[in-house]
Amino acid sequence: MKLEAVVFDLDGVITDTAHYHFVAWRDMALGLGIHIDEAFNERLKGVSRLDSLRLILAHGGKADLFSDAELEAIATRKNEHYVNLLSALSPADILPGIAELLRELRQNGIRIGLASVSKNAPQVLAALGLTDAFDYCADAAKLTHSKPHPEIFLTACAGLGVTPAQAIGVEDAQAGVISIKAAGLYAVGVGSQLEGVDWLVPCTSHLTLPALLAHWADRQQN
Ligand code: B16
Ligand code: MG
Repeated sequence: MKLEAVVFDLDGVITDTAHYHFVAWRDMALGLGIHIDEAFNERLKGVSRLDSLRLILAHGGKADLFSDAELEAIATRKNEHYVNLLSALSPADILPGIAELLRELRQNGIRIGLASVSKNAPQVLAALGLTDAFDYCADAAKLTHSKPHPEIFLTACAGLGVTPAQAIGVEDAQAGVISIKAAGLYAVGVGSQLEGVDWLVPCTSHLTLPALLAHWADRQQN
């Protein structure tokens, strides 16, 4: 079966906005008397905004202190800070090899999708100069379920007009890998501690089109 589409996660695969998320969450948490560090931030990768807040409050022993309206207000304040930090983002922040891979996929007629749970994804793509590089971006605001549920990768495949069996998903977070596999795509993981992937690379510079196609072909023989 020919490879018809590649669906990318955003944060950690196309660019690394995790540090900006960390700074915004760290400052918000400090205001509530909770300390988080970069190691704790690893647990927030690929996790939605409100679920991230719930994890931080639980970490600080303050899980049950806030109403839903208060949680929304805290998350909104964090997001305003995060969006301010995003003004520093530019095409220089595209992770190694990704711009070339996107160009090669387009040249070879392989469709390109985005499966990010970030509601700021359109703004991040614009800052990177990549808005036109994607054929379909799943709208995080319209999803019922967050990763690890398969909904976002299924939505991306449907939007691209391909079946999951014709597509590769690329993720840096465990919840995202579970989402890809549950949806039925071939899973490529970026990082060192991801379980259940079909192909694991240590960093994005390994993601060349020839390498992707070679792994895709091997899969067909299994
Ligand atoms: P926002 P991804 C995720 O992006 C981030 O990894 C995660 O840290 C963040 O909380 C989430 O987006 C929501 O982002 O607050 O901008 O809506 O990895 O799915 O591209
Ligand atoms: Mg990610």
